[in-house]
Parts: sequence; C-alpha cells; structure tokens
Amino acid sequence: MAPEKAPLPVADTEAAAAKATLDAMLKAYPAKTARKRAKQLLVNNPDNPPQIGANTRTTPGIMTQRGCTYAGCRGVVIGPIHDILHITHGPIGCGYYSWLSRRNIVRPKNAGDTNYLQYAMSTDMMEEQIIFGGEKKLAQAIREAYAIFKPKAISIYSTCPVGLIGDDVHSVARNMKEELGINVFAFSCEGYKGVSQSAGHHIANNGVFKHMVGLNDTPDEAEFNINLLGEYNIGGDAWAIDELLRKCGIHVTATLSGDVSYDQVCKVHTVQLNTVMCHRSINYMAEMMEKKYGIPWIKVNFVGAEATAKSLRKIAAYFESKKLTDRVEEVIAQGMAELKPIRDRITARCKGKKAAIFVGGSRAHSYQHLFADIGMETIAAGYEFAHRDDYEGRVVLPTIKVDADSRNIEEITVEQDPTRYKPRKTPEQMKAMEDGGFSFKEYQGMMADMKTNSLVIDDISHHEIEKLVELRHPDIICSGIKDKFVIEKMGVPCKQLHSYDYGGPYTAFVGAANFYLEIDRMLHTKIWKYVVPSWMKEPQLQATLIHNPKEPKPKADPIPTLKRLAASEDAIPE
Ligand code: CFM
Repeated sequence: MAPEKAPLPVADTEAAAAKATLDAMLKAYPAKTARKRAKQLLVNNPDNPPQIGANTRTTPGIMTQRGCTYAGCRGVVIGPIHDILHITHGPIGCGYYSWLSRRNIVRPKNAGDTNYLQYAMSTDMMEEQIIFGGEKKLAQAIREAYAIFKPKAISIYSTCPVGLIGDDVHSVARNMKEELGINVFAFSCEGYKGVSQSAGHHIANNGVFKHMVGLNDTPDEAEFNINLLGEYNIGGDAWAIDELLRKCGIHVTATLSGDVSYDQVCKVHTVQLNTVMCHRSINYMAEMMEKKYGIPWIKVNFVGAEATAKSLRKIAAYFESKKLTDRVEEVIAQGMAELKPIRDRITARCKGKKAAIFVGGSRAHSYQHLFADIGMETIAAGYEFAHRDDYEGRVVLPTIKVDADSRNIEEITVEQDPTRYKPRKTPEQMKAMEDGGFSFKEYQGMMADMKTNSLVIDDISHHEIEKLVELRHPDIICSGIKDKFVIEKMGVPCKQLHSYDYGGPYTAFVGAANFYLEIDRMLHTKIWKYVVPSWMKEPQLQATLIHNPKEPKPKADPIPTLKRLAASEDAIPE
C-alpha cells in the first residue's frame, strides 16, 4: 500500500499555498536559474493575467519537453501533407527520428491516391558533405526521388549542419524546379533557428504561403465553405470534426495540416472563412490570408462538448443563415443528447478530481474544456513553447518584445492581392457583427480560462513536475512521452496528449465520449496505489558541480551510501 501523501504546504490562504508550491520548486535551483525560472512559474489571476516569461531560451540544465525548429516545420506543419515528397537534408538521425513519430494519420480518399507519409527520405549527409558541401548530394537525392515516385511536389528541410556549412538549399530547389518541371521548395528550418519548435511553425507557415497557397483559384462548390487551420488529425481528430461539420452542411476545403493533399492546400485562399483550432502553430497563415485575400478568421475549439457546441454556433453566426443555424442547433441537440448518459455517468465518478496539463502550445488550454465537461478542475497547466499571447490573450501582442531569437525568423511582407483580394464581409458588416458580440481574430489565452490561484508553469522541468505531484496531488497529469513514466512511477496516471497513448479521436462529441471513458479508466484502475514515489522512499540527492563564490557555500553533499540505497530498496512493497 502507498504511504500517506505529503501534506500541502502550510499557508493561510489559497494564494499563499500556491506561491509556496512554486517556491518549493525553485528552492533546489542555483540562484541564477531560480531567478530565470521564476518568470515562468506564476500564480494565476484570470481577470488580469500576470506577464509570463514565455518563448525564451530554455534554462540550461532544465529537463525540457521542447523539440527543435526542424521538428516544428517538417514534423508538425508541412509533414502531414500526404502527397508531397518530404526530403530531410541532413545526417540520417533527424530523418529517422521524424519518421512516423507523430500520429498525423492519413486515409486515402480515392483509389490511387498518393501517400508518402510512411516513407522517411533523407540525404544522409556524411563527413564528406559536411566538409565539401552537400548541395550536389541534395540535387542528386531529388532527382533520384523524382525518378522513383514522380511526385507533384518535393519539399526540402534543412537540419542544423546545413545552416552551419551554408548549403544554399533554396537555389538547389529553384534549379530542380526548373529541371523537373514540378514544384520544389525548401525550408531554412535548422533545429537551432529558434528557442523551440515554435520557430519551425512560423517558417513553415511562410513557406506554405509562398509556395502553395494561391496556385489554384477554382473553389470547391459548396454553400458554406471553410478551412480548418491548426488541426493535424492526431488519432483521427480531423475526421471527427469533418464528419460533424458535414452533418451541419459545412464543407471543409482543407484541413491544415491533417489528412490533406497538395491540391487542397493550393486552393485554401478560395474559402469564405478560416477557422483556427491550434492558434500557436498557424495564426501566421490565418493573418496572411486575411491580408492578401480578405478571408476573415475566427478561433474555434472542438475539444470538449461545450466547446464544440460553442464553435459550431460561432461558425453558423458568421454565415448569418437561418438554415445553417437551425441545422447546427439540431446537430448540437442530437450530439449532446447522445453524449448525456456517458457524460453523467463519468461525471458522477470523476467530479472534483484534479488534473494538470503540460503540453505543446495549444492543448494545455483546449483540454481543460474536456475536464470541465466532467466536473474536473485543472489546477496547474503550462505550455512547452507557447508565446505570451497563448497565455495572456492576443491583447498583449503589441507589447511582446522581439528578441534576437525571434528576429532570426523571416517575417514576410504580405499585401493585398491586386486581383484576388475580395473581402468576404464588408467592414460595416464586420463592425455590426462585432457590436452584436461576435469576435473575429480573437484568442483569449489560457490564463483567462483558469481559476484564480491555479498554477501556470511554462516549459516545465522534471523536477518541477515531481514537486507538483508531491505538494498538490493532481489525480492525473497530461503530458508527453518524455514525462509519462517519470509521472507514473510516482503513482499518478499520465495521459499523453501528443500521441494520445495510441487512442483518439478526442474532438467533437464522439471524441469527448472517448476521452471521458479513457480518463475514468485511468483514474480508477487500482494499479496506482501499489506505486511508491521515490520522494517518499529516499531524501532528495543534491550535487553542486561548480561552486559560485557569490552564493552561500552548499552544505556537505549527502552522497548516497550503499546502506541507504539498500534500505530504500527494502521500502518497495511486495
Ligand atoms: Fe498545435 Fe498540435 Fe499543440 Fe503543436 Fe506539437 Fe501536437 Fe502539441 Mo505535440 S500543432 S501546438 S507543435 S496542437 S505535435 S498536434 S500535440 S506539441 S499541443
């Protein structure tokens, strides 16, 4: 049996207890690290969110969950376009580790549809290319790939060494485009380019906009025609949303980027409205399409039953059509009615339980809605790589400092298209809608949706997660594979919110039911009480490698003794 849980930090008020938890996390760090981390560990105030030190370089020594710029560009935003042939220019490791590691699944729509996603193509850069340059090998790889597959388009992704040795991937792409007569384009998305994968999203957005958007002006024939941006079909999420929208009579031209083809992406500029799911990874493209083509965008969220209903109503309101509004209300009523028995049953079992969510740049916010559906509160949350606006809301955009790292990423200038700019609504229509409470281009941010005194932690480390478990006792933590087993070894279930632990979909009403059942199973399995966290068995080990003379001298280091380690082993129950 697991021993009693550690008591909460003693404090008079909820606010003081929250602060004490964060202080306990910071205590183990050297003074300089603690000062830096303190800007990323906050006690929430939803009405006036405090400023968070987001999108800054990871503190050295922190066990971060973040990925690299290449991962954000190749892996997240462009990689899921299934009939582009994606070539990683670099040593084989980068290609290998981005091979089918994200569950952005694809289902061919028509017989003969092309799907290259099961392949990993790389130029396999070797010492010779690092020394003498890799452009020739890249051109050769493109020729070879074209000869075998005859794709419509080829994309090239630069990894770290490519930037260091200065290969001009863009000129190779231009030459090969001419030679082969197909679309070939490249991305300068070297892993080190930004502080996280977020830089890769921005680079990818720019590339999609420059090389694909606008190539086909023929719109799909549909009365209500939209794009779904920032939805990647992890575990089938995009399919669940598409099915729901189809029931309402809403057509999706392209989902960027989930189960989507090159041809679909080429005509995204022909729709009436852009809806944005994951704001972090794709807000750039929504903005650029509005400027160049006059397509407005709205934020939606299909994660959570209530959130789904709200998003459907918002899309219907945009079109100002009674027919659509009536149909949407029918679909919501049916979805909610079907969901009710499951939701009620699970709510009765899970109500009052506490969740903590640390993931990515979007889901730490959107998944709070699913927990709220079944009466669970999110007591702590944070993103890996989001920016201040994802925490504090888009109102802070003008006050975000542009630092050297952000300056590294190309900002492309977009102007109204001389022939194709066509405002979908007149400024007067938009103003009238806004006066009626409709919000365009708005994203409130995570903190406004969280309770007062909940904890907000950016780029969380393993040490901080351990302290959170020890001091706040969340009943479940949502995170990724880098933390999953650290958390579960402490006796707390961990739901992976990147890969979904091989489950999903979790969007729309069907996905909500799927998620409630999964969370109930995870919370109520009896296995957890047999796991004893290490902090209950043995004292914290500490070590100082280099002593900073400005800091107080550390006490004698408690180096583990064999005797103590043996004793701690004895504590493990049979
Ligand atoms: Fe957007 Fe994503 Fe996310 Fe993201 Fe990602 Fe992802 Fe994510 Mo993993 S695009 S920010 S870069 S919702 S891969 S599908 S789960 S970290 S929260």
